[in-house]
Amino acid sequence: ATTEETLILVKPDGVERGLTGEILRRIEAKGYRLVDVRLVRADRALLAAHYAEHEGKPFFEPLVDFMMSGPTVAVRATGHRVIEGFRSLAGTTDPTTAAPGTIRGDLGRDWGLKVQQNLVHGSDSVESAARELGLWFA
Ligand code: DAT
Ligand code: MG
Repeated sequence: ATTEETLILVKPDGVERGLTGEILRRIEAKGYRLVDVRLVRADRALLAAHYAEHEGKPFFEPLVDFMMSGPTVAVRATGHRVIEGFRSLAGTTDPTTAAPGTIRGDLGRDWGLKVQQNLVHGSDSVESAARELGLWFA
């Protein structure tokens, strides 16, 4: 079956800028279903587990610090090919070059070196989605 579930995060910059509604609107307008939504104050342990693949990279500590700077909205979304589909809606990692029409391309700001402030996260595979949903919706 190609009906999947994924973890989507509205990161602290998106919540702080009041873009949660606009971002969730785009996800629903695409036809995906929001089956659980939580406001989470992530701690270091949760974020270290969530971003384990990036541990040791130069941007890891700034990324974790940023993600602890304010609340995050965690979403369990379902739909046909939602994992790939949401990453397409989100756009590429760097908001400066993310395509217009995407969340990062339309709404993301260039914060200089702070590429981590790119509004959203979406799981990148079925395995990542299962692991990440287990962390944020434990
Ligand atoms: P994505 O969020 O598009 O899946 P990723 O998994 O490669 O990107 O990286 C996770 C987050 O880490 C990303 O949203 C922003 C930050 N990041 C990635 N590469 C970076 C870099 N070169 N410099 C600073 N932050 C980076
Ligand atoms: Mg990623």
